[in-house]
Amino acid sequence: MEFFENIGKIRYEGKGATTPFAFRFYNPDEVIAGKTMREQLRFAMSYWHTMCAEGTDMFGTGTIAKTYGATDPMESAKNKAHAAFELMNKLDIDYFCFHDRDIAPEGDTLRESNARLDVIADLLGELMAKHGKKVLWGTANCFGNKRYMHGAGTAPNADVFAFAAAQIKKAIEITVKLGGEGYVFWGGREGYETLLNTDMAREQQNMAYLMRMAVDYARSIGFQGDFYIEPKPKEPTKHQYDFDAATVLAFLRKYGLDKDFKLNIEANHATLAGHTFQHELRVAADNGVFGSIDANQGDPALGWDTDQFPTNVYDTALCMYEVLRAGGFTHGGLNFDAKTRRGSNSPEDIFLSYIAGMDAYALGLRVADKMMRDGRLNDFVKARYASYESGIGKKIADGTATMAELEAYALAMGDVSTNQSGRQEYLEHVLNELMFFG
Ligand code: XLS
Ligand code: CA
Ligand code: CA
Repeated sequence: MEFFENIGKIRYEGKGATTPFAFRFYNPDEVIAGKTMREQLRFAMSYWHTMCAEGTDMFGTGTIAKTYGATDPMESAKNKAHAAFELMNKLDIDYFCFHDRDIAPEGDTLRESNARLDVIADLLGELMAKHGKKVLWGTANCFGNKRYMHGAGTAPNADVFAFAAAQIKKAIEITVKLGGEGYVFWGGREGYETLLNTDMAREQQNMAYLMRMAVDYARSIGFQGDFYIEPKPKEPTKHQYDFDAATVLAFLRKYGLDKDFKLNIEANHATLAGHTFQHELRVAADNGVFGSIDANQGDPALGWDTDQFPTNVYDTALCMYEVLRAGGFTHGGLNFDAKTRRGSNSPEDIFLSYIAGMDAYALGLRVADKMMRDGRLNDFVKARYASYESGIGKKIADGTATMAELEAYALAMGDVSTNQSGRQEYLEHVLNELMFFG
């Protein structure tokens, strides 16, 4: 059964493409910066937005049909799986990411939910083998069900904690069974609304313990991939514990989790935290925890998580610049945690949105490669810090200077005689040149 009958395989047609159902910039087998674009970008489909989200919002019901021709929830889940692989094949996407509850509907009991997961995971395994697709990462939805109204790993109720642990154990088993390269913790409701009812220290300690148990269990059943925490500052709770990359880093180090965990940086979450996407990526990379990316974009005029398909090439270029600087992905990739707008409600829109996002990242990679090869930006930064390469600066960089020595140096100097321009506008202009010439 074909679910997207009107749409054929999307191919690279380049500049002369005449149909919207073609890639203009994403040429999977073209080598850029030493690897094929396919290897550099490692695109993944998000199961939840793509196969499940029907376009509901606070004010209205769904506008996009996602039952795939079935009424029974398990039949629908099976059809969804077939439709997912058709979509990935047609878009030439190699990976997917999923929450447990995206792939199989929750049952009345944990036992029933797990049995349903087993059925669908077996089907996914067969389809993966048949179509050569892989799991970038799996995760557990520990936020949707009302039992998680106060959080999961940070719940004040130990029974809820236990339930979450059981659910995560199963999600890890499924991820490992399907050969997943990563496992994500996004702290759905791991945060709080008011300290008047919250023991923050206990909640964070419990969360760390849940993560420690998850790591130990996953390693015991052979998982060799990366764990990720996905920072997000707010929504749904007012204070999400995983606010941003720096906050998560402090948490990981405090609890000794930094050897097993890396970060999954989402563009829209970065902007919600008041940072640029590039900033969050740099914090992760500089601290050895750059892992994976949720590729989407927010709307600067809106203060919430709009999860739009990424089309802003400045952002994708600066993102891919960070990825290339960090040496590329290892287990991670670009997961399109993005949904079509509620008004973009036809199956064609899903394809057009993925094409837009994939092409925006392909363009970003092409620009980032030019930025690296051109070298002007890197050289500028290097020259800006040249004073630390010799003399007193080298002593500071080596950590051998003392306060007394620096005082003597400053007294002899009288005052700082030169301070060179930071040339921000010029550098932004260089970026434009690299983006739009040639
Ligand atoms: C929600 C998050 C979520 C995670 C996976 O804002 O982006 O979708 O990526 O649980
Ligand atoms: Ca995300
Ligand atoms: Ca999001």
